[in-house]
Amino acid sequence: MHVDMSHRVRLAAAALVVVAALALAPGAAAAWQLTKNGTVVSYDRRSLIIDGRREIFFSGSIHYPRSPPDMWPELIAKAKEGGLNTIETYIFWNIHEPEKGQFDFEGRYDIVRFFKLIQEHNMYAMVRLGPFIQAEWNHGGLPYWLREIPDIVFRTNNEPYKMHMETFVKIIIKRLKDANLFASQGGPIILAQIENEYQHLEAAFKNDGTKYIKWAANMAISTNVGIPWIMCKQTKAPSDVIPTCNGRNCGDTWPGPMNKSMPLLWTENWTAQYRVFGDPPSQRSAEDIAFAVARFFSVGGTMTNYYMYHGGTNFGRTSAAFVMPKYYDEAPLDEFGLYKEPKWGHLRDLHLALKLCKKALLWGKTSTEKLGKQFEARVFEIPEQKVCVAFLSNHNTKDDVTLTFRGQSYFVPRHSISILADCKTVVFGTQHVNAQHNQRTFHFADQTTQNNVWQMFDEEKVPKYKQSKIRLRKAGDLYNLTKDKTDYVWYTSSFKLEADDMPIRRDIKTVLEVNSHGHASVAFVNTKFVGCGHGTKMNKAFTLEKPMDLKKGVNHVAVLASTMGMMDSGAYLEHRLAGVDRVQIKGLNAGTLDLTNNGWGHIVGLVGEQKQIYTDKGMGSVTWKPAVNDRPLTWYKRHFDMPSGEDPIVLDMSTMGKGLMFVNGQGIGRYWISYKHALGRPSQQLYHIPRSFLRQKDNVLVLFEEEFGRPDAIMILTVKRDNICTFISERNPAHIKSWERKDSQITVTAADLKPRATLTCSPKKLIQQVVFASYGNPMGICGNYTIGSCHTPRAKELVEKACLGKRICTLPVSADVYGGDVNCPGTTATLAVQAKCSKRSPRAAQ
Ligand SMILES: *[C@@H]1O[C@H](CO)[C@@H](O)[C@H](O)[C@H]1NC(C)=O
Ligand SMILES: *[C@@H]1O[C@H](CO)[C@@H](O)[C@H](O)[C@H]1NC(C)=O
Ligand SMILES: *[C@@H]1O[C@H](CO)[C@@H](O)[C@H](O)[C@H]1NC(C)=O
Ligand SMILES: *[C@@H]1O[C@H](CO)[C@@H](O)[C@H](O)[C@H]1NC(C)=O
Ligand SMILES: *[C@H]1O[C@H](CO)[C@@H](O)[C@H](O)[C@H]1NC(C)=O
Repeated sequence: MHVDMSHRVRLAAAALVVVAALALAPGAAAAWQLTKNGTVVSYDRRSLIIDGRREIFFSGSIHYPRSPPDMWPELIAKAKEGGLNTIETYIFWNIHEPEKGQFDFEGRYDIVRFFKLIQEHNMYAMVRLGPFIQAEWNHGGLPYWLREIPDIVFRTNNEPYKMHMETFVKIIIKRLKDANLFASQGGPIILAQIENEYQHLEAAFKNDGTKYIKWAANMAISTNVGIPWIMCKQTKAPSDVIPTCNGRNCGDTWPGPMNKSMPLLWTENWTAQYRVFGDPPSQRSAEDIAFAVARFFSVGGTMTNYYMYHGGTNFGRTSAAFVMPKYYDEAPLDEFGLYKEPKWGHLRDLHLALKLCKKALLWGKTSTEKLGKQFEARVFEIPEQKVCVAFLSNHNTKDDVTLTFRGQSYFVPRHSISILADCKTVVFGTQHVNAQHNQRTFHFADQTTQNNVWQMFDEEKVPKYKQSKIRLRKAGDLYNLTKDKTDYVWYTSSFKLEADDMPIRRDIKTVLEVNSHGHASVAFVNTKFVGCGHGTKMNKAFTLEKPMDLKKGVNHVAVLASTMGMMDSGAYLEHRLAGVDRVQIKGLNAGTLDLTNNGWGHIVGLVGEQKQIYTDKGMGSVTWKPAVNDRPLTWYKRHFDMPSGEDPIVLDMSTMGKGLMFVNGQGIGRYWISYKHALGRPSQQLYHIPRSFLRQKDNVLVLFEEEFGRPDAIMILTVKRDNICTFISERNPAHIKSWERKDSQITVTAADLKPRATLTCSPKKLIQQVVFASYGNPMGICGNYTIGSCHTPRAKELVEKACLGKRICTLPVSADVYGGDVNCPGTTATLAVQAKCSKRSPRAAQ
């Protein structure tokens, strides 16, 4: 919510530089200002053209339903501060039309408000309508009811599908048009996408796939929105639709549209990897993303979109099968909207560097000079104006190299690109991070222990076949039963055993074997817990095989099967199944008893769900008892006050098993601690509770635990990124903010050509402590630096003097200032600093 004023000022200064560069460009106009009048969006091979002027685009994906609306303004402002001029979002059909013909555009689903905010920030928008979107979102965005339309086949030349798709697309377009949101109407939306990564399905559906994608293109174009349409990952996009690239390295893997009058646009450059339960942690470094983006621009690309710039949270039951609630937490703005550094800052610096080169990139003549097997220079030049930009690239991932280009030599680290903004001066190196680093820390909130009193409600007794109303010979499909209103279905069956069916030998155990289509289940025999089982993202089907006791007479099997969300990819999505499939009893005297066709009863959903006991209203409809730990199928609840301050809040669920979480009636996601990844840890143990879901006092946290858990050990934590760091080699180029372009000349505004480190606390916080400072060869990562064999003891004192008590401080990176270590002559030194930001104490503020 607080936009740092000094950043704004600095950005404004940078924008001036860009405007100056543009003054000579054809049809120059104020940089990002959108006028009230309609904007004409066209394109040629070089770029999208806005009102007759070529432009470069830095776009970031932020999905409106994945963050509460009170976070939107800050997220958009931080994206703009990071140098973006465009925000991209999908449209999520199944939240807007959960029931056929019933629409919801309120709160988190208010698309008009979201696009208007983008416009208020003077940014462009890209809308990806799908309406199939994949997006790790439940059912790829398609509403459940679509499956029940007779004879429907999704995403092919199928009349019922096309009819419903067209109806929805037109409803959304009308809504956006009515609010004047398309650029042609003076709004921010400059690009629209129809369908999503269709090419591999087109092959699966053969001729019908080709017919469908042509139909989709023509249908989209017929809506007359007055802006270009795109299709991502669709080499042969029909007619006027621009094909775009999704991937990690579009600069190397994609030659651009076959139609040479279309520009190279990159719609998904993954900033990390989305994560599913069962995945170990993964990262994509700032340096690697910067390399890929610089590479894409060096081969003529003029728009990139970071997928995701901010991922956010898959609240409630909105994620696709096995996808975790936290979504692209490793993006430049993390799950909580905090700057993930140095990713955010390094990309900001890259955007500044590319903007400095804009004129050459958009109007220059291109050429390539091979400088060796894995080295090259890509040049953009306007000789008559002496404007020249070069990208020197080293594609060797192991060795640094010194390259000679136009008579000068340049050190280019392994797997990196140096940007020479005048074909002489390095203004940015993808491997040279000048931006600050930070470390995320989690802090115990007193509310964890205050009033840590839990109550429980036993989800009704394990049911028997005779209590179920829906009866089929064979167990039915879970999705068909739940209609996606709940994750859960009870499957029950009863069978009679005679004395001579029982195993003769006492040491032979009878075994229950349940084959499921997916995704998880808890089994009971004669109301006694037998065991849990689950599939994985790759293999959703699984077998639960557990020993259990049977008795002479009638026995009862009950399996609570659950889904982890509907699938979001592949052909024939409407035919995917979940829930119980085959069931057998093994180890009986007569061998195996197959219960698959024994007659199955089904009970859909949980009692606690039907009574909505997680809401203020429904809570009173059942009797809560003092909680007991480690019981399967139990609802738990406690009350807590909101932790003070503004830091985001998370729950540490590590003592729980698997289930659902609600706060004040709102679903905050599915948790799953008992499923450990290959390194022996849960994939997600901390779960976001947005502050806007909370009131000051007496919030209600309700959990449904399927397995075993100790709720009294759940912790309420706050999240900070107050440990800020710098780690800069004296070899780095001068900081991009110090470079200025005057016509063909690149000059540095500061006298010193060496890099500088800037440490910045978030608004309202000041640097209170310098934890570490070394000039030499320090090692480690932010939060854990150690001194190396070269070290100047004066560094700490100098940094303290420059930084303590300030919100922002700038530090030189130079031996002249810190003195060299006499024991290390001739070595390249690095400045490493770790500082701690915290709130001004009231006394200090006076
Ligand atoms: C909008 O268009 C009208 C009529 O063409 C023109 O008079 C006006 O100056 C334009 N406004 C802007 C902000 O460009
Ligand atoms: C759902 O199950 C019922 C009963 O088995 C069946 O008649 C119906 O066709 C199924 N619906 C879908 C959409 O699969
Ligand atoms: C290439 O794109 C342009 C602009 O959309 C279009 O007018 C032209 O028909 C396309 N050419 C082909 C061969 O599809
Ligand atoms: C800190 O870094 C050192 C080596 O640089 C490593 O041995 C140690 O495990 C790290 N400590 C933590 C807490 O990460
Ligand atoms: C996109 O990047 C991810 C990693 O973030 C990678 O796994 C994936 O293969 C890339 N996709 C494409 C289409 O290149």
